[in-house]
Amino acid sequence: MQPNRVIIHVDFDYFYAQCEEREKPSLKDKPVVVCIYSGRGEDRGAVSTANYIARKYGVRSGIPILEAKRKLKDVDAAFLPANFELYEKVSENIMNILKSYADKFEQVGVDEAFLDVTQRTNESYEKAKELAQKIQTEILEKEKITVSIGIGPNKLVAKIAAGRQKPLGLTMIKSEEVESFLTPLPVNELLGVGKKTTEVMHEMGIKTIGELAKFDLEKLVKQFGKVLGIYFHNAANGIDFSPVQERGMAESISHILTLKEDTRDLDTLLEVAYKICNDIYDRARELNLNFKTISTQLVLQDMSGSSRAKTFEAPVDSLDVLKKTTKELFQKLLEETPEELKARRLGVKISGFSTGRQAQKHITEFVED
Ligand code: DCP
Ligand code: CA
Ligand code: CA
Repeated sequence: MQPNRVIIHVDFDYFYAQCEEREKPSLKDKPVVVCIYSGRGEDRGAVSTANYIARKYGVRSGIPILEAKRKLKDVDAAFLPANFELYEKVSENIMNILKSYADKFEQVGVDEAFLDVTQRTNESYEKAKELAQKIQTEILEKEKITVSIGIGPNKLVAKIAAGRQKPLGLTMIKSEEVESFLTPLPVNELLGVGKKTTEVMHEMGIKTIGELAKFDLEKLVKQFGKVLGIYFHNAANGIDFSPVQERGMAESISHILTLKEDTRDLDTLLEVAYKICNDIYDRARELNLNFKTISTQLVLQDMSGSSRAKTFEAPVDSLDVLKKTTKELFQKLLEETPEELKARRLGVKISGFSTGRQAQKHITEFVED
């Protein structure tokens, strides 16, 4: 029998902006706007995030920097370029603290994680609450960062709970409270209900999660398809069995193929190699991994193998670079191997992964609309 799970969701408060405040405490009492400059002209680009003071002026993630400047034109505000290295380091430190409190741990993006604490709390919500307070205290002491926490019987409820009170919030929803907790909330609080879906649901007369929970399932399926329809129905009813799952970071992604015919013709080799590139690149994108090292391998007719690799200083996320480098490396391999031996098999591998900076964004985009 499945135990009554106790799941904690942690979301760091105004994360990038809070990292900047931590590095420079004098920022704390003014609006702070973290910007991602597009490089195409001064002030072009989008707001990454802002502290809560800036949000009072209407500054939000994703709006143009110019718009944020207009909103804050009469105020002493700080506009800062994003410093991803800092945020990734702080994130890693906090994630390591969180891991030590979990039976099972799942990081989501740079500033969120789920902790299954069912066993260590003996299914007790009171113990989970103490644990959550300890977590907040330790992160504040060691990393000087506030995080908000939700506790619930599954990931769905825990995540919505974590967003209810910020900063340094702690919201606990027990199984028997799920229905009354979810019922009045707007539908867009549900993961996967983005702008478009919200509009469609409003047209169908569904504004709250409670209304969605009671809505005819068949009609939902007709409107959104089977998978989404059933998902919306279950989610609105607070049902979510998805486990807290460690997302192990792969060491490398590679593929090796046998050629139709043995050959030393570069173009023929590349035709196969580029297929592999497309394939492993797609997998890296799915996992949101950027890579630093590209390796190629040839297995010759005598079954001897030789390989060549190139490592970049900064993580790469471009398919073009992957293909270009692959070509260079196979050219070199052909030069280095004995001319009388044709190639039988070839492989391409990427490694040296780091998480793409928009990890979280990709995940939300994937389930939205
Ligand atoms: N982020 C981004 N672009 C977006 C959304 C987010 O660059 N469109 C980055 C900056 C955020 C971080 O991801 O600091 C985490 O995103 P959240 O949505 O959790 O937002 P915040 O942590 O900034 O604020 P909150 O306190 O509301 O969680
Ligand atoms: Ca956050
Ligand atoms: Ca977040």
